[in-house]
Amino acid sequence: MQDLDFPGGKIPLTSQMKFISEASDKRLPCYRVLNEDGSLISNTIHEQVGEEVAVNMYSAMVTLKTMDTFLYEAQRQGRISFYMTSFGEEAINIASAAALSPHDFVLPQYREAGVLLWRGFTVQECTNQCFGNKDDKGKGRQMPVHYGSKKHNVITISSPLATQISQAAGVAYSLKMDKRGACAVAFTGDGGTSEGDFHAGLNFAAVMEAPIIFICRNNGWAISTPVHEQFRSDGVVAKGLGYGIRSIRVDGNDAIAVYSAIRAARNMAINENRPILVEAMTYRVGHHSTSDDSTKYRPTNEIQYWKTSRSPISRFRKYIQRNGWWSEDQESQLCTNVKQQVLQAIKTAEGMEKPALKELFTDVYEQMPPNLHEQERSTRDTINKHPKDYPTHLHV
Ligand SMILES: Cc1ncc(C[n+]2csc(CCOP(=O)(O)OP(=O)(O)O)c2C)c(N)n1
Repeated sequence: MQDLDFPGGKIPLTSQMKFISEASDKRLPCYRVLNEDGSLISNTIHEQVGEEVAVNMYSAMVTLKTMDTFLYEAQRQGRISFYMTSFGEEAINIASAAALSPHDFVLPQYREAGVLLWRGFTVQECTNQCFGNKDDKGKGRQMPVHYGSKKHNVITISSPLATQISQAAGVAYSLKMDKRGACAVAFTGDGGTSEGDFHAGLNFAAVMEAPIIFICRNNGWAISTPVHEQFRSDGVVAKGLGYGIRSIRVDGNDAIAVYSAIRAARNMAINENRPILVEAMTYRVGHHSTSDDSTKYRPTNEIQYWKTSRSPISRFRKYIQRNGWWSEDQESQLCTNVKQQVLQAIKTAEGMEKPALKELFTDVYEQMPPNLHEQERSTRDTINKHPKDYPTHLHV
């Protein structure tokens, strides 16, 4: 039988009426380098991470966890309005950031504050954003944790899920056109992949041969919706084939595996001008946000198991200890320093004035339109009428 000569390539003809199965017998494997006890799995192919980088990675993971712990508590005390932690996902945050170049453009979802910390955005800058004070680059107009930094090539987080994915495909295409030798990186949760933008972004990137890494943090849950209620495919990695995108599933709680996979993905994305999809398997150990109580929809022993036995920070600490790169003394020194740094940042951020009221109405239009002038007048009237509710001395 001849091939079917179809635009774009020949397709073999068959006389058998055979439907392609919706699933294979075995699930796609997950790449891992470190055993739970921090030892290297024999014969794995992985990147060599030297002592200095490994110790920096570990310190950054501890910093992220400490910042999350205290800012979460600050929200519970009513000092900030909202917060989201990255508990249990510290390895994906830090190891992926470490494997990238600072010239790569990152478009985060929201549970990736560690990428900013790794790039030099400070704990103080994160805290200023959460408190919405005069040093917050967003001038207090975004919800807490909606960070962004032009200086660090991190595009500001936007609340509507998955919008960053299709935008990132465009960023990647422009990096290719300008021959910048850099890639775009779009982070998403598993929930984000259930949005149309995920599919549009992947398809666009594939056909335009755009240098981009799509990193999905598959942490099992989109708020209270478990992954099996979101899709029937073998997770997210299986979707790569449908779009003609090279893909890998990786143990997201294994810092060396994440580092190695992202390094390889970056090389392929830039040298071969192609998108790469990485599904990092992990677990959201914290509640979705401060507006959620996850014990209402998942068993506490499941949370506890991932929090303790599967902790990416403990596993990486065991690894650096085995290599003789980390001691008990260094651990206690790091914990004391980081705690002090975070507490000081909160004290400073909280004591700072809020942005000027007029900032609420600027920056969107070059010339403020009449309706915004009217809104500003009406806001000022309300403030003047209710000085107890709106203490004006707090604003610059
Ligand atoms: C378009 C849109 N729909 C719904 C929401 C509400 N929402 C915010 S976060 C979230 C869950 C996202 O889950 P996932 O992508 O898995 O990330 P995770 O929080 O688990 O890290 C939902 C439904 C939203 N922000 N935007």
